[in-house]
Amino acid sequence: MAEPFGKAGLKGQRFDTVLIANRGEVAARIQRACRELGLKTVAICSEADRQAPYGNAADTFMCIGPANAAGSYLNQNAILLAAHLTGAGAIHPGYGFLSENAVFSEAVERAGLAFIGPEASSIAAMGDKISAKRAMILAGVPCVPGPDTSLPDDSASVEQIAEEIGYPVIIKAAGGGGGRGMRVVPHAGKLHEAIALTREEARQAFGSPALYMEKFLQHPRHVEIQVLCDNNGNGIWLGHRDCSMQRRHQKVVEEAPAPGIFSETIEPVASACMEACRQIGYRGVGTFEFLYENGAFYFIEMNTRLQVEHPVTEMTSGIDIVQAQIMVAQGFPLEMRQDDVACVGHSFECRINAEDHESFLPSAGTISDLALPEGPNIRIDTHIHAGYRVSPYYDSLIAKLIVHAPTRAEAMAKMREALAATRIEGISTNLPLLRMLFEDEGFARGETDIHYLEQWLRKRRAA
Ligand code: MV4
Repeated sequence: MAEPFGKAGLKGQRFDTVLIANRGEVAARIQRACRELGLKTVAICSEADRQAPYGNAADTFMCIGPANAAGSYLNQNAILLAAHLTGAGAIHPGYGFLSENAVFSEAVERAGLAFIGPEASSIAAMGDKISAKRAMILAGVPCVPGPDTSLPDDSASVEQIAEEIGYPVIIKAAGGGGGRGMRVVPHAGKLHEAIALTREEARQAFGSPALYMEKFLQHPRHVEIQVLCDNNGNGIWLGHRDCSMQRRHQKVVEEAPAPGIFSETIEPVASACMEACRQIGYRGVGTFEFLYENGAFYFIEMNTRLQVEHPVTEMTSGIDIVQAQIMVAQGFPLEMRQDDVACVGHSFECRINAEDHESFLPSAGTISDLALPEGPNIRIDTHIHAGYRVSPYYDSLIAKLIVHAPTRAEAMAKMREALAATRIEGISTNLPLLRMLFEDEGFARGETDIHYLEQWLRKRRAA
């Protein structure tokens, strides 16, 4: 197989030091990729993360602010100052925090540094869900039925739009995403109230009252396509993932490939995604999120960042997605073409959260003892160790357990064994829930949709 990247015609920015503007497992993951590429790293932390193991492993470690993320991991000026003081030439935002903030990516580039991610204009275009939808329609990506324009103010027009789509419909905020700022409308009697409530929320939370309307799909799966684009107009897609196993918009288990999807169904959709990437001049890694129902794909959002679940795609495609992000930012041209991409076998990822497995409330405290599984095709992405103190300030994700095997059934069996070998003492985790899920017959048959886990939890509670 061809090397993913060539060396000729560099069109990007030279840098030898990367500042990692994040924390936790993803900070450790980015550090590993930088080291493997021969790059130096600057780790930053808040006062709550001074003990972070990736901090000591970095070439430079700097505390930039208080535990509260607004003063540290979201503090753009503090991060830019840290980059300046340490001589970093690039900033990797990871996921969450500033990773999809167009203002920040612009500020990074204005400071003469490389932002390891797409251009600010791409982030902004996809951050506005209406402009994202319009871009997808232009490129031929299938979207959920509904206009690619913001809802008008007059009640007769919105009623007509809803009638044309057909109830149930869903009202979404243009500035929302990831489950924030949306409301289902079952019938015409609820339309105006839903619009008024969502508009007010949108104004408060996103600073823009713009809304749009779509057909509400009742039993879809969440299937997403991973893409990788260089600075020279070349791009490839690295297969697909199913992330339907979620609770309150927090994914719990992800897998690649999405089971039961025919290549004849997904190939035209993925080709249209690559056309969209060309049209918007997309650079770096990205994810096209779809709802998949009755054999059809409907675009909902594009994520312009590295995602938590990227490892399942790394396991099946053999491509190091974080290294690729950094190579693209340096201007290395992608030499791999779509025909060189070969996704093999099946991969699962379990998100291990520090939370009570009944109440789901975050569980902070010190990890007193720890046993992690080992063996071929078992991967753990984490920053924790025995003695590590899990802080109450941040996301409860403490580790990701990833397995790879030739078939889905074998990968499930491998995950069952790996979960059985995992022990985290001193704090509460969702390991009991993950173990039960991998014993579930419906999941084993691939019968999940986006409501499966919440229904399963309700049934279990009732029993
Ligand atoms: C939808 C939908 C049904 N129909 N749009 C939730 C998160 C955001 N990315 C979009 N979301 C949804 N949009 C239409 N037209 C159902 C959801 C949805 C969902 C989507 C993906 C994964 C989990 C979900 C859980 C609840 C609702």
